[in-house]
Amino acid sequence: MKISKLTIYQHDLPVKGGSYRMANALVTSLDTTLVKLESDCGLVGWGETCPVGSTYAPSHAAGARAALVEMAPGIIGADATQPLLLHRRMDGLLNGHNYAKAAIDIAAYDLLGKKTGLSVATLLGGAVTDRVPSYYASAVGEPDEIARIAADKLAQGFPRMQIKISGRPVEIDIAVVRKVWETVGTKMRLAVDGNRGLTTRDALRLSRECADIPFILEQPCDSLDEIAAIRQQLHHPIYIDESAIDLATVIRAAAGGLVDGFGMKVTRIGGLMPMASFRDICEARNLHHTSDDSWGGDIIAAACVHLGATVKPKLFEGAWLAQPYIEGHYDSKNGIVIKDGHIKLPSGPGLGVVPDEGLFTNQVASF
Ligand code: 0XW
Ligand code: MG
Repeated sequence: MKISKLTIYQHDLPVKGGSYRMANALVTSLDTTLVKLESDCGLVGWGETCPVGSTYAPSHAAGARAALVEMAPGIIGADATQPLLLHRRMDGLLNGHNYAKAAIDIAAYDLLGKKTGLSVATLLGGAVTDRVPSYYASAVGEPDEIARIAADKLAQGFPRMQIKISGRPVEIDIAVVRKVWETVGTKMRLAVDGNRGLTTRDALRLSRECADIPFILEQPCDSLDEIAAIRQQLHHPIYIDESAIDLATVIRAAAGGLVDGFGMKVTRIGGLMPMASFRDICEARNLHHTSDDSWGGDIIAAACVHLGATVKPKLFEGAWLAQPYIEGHYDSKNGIVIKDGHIKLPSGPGLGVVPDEGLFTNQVASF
């Protein structure tokens, strides 16, 4: 099954409630990029990539589209039934830019699923559940507000809450973590995400002053080197997110015992094929991880959920979706929603989501 046409769309996703604050980013509207692949047998597959602003990671929306335009002519004629060879072909067209390659990888898996009648989760090895756990990520906020959100999300059925911190005096972060803990206790698993924003000094202080609270500390500092430098002095398990930029780094972190788990994004690692390799590395080393993306609509959400459904349950920290923070769906019937803190795995074939193309009015390029 050869890829005969590739179309790139830009689409705006405004943030519900106005804005979302993280340590290094304040986002009010997200700029997502969709890839539509058409095959010589008349099938269509969709992919998506949506950086959360331009300061969260070394990626940005215009960069994704430029990379896709760079690769697109060389993708025409590629066989969508051979994801490994497709990746090698993309690597031969452009160095790096995993987050753009991911959109093509996801669309190819969608095509392959439609061709074979299989769901993407089946193509990735097989789903262990059709009810995938999610987790809720707060924005950076004040103690009472974040504790209220935690109580609310617990009541809704979320098994896990990620508290965003940093970008202000660490005393406030400590107060937020303590207030959430007093409110929900062990009824929810807790993650505290610094999004690279803490100095090693402040990360040590946070961990020391909250030593009695059982949370995992996610990407407290900017680099893996900074985190490794304080690892032995921390009182909390460490996960990395932004620093896990590729499989080589994942192998280094896992083999070196530098981390206890990962927040992982399908687009950062380069798509579903490398994400499945990442999942298998984690399983071999018994490391916990998520299946997330930065932001985005139903297509990227479906990709995260299909992969999430294949993860060994005891290691799975959940699939984060932007859905609670954005209005509407690309697919009004089968859009991906979180209900009771969990997500129903879409039934195949492919991603199980068929977007209403009429929504995508900004066509950037077609090859
Ligand atoms: C909570 N997330 C998965 C979504 C936001 O884009 C940031 C991210 C994280 O954990 O850093
Ligand atoms: Mg994170």
